[in-house]
Amino acid sequence: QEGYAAEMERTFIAIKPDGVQRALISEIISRFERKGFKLVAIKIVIPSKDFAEKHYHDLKERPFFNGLCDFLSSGPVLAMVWEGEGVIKYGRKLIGATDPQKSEPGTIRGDLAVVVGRNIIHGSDGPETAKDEINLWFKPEELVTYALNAEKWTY
Ligand code: RTP
Repeated sequence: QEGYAAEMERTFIAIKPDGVQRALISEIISRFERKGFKLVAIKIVIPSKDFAEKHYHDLKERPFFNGLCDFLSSGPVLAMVWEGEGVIKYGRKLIGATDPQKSEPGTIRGDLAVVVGRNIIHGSDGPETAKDEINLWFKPEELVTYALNAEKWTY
């Protein structure tokens, strides 16, 4: 398909502290990149506990909430925004089921993780959470707009 949509869908993807410590950054980025999605923001940060609680506010009532927030704030997280047609839903597909015991081989969690508490990556689960999470983790000026030449071979 010719041309390039300026208002392309975006999602928030984070490699959690376990993924960073296990040296899986390039492996994970590579899967999104080879698919044809475009990286429009990236940074490495150690989130505070308070920030982690904001990120996971939807899970406040769950028994694992406190442990999960301790874990997310325990070390560097690679925060990213990826752009592309269907990137929210397909990003979740690349990531695989929440519990790595249930994720299919070929997915990031299926191939690279073993237990739900150490499932190495996060991806927004819908358009509203994508918008909220991008706004929480990034300032507008940290998102870069550019054309990828390879897009003419992808779309
Ligand atoms: P994510 O947001 O991280 O992509 O994960 P998800 O939507 O697939 O799963 P969600 O239910 O939103 O849970 C968020 C994260 O909480 C941890 N978790 N631990 N039973 C447990 O101990 C448990 N269940 C979930 C996981 O790290 C999950 O990714």
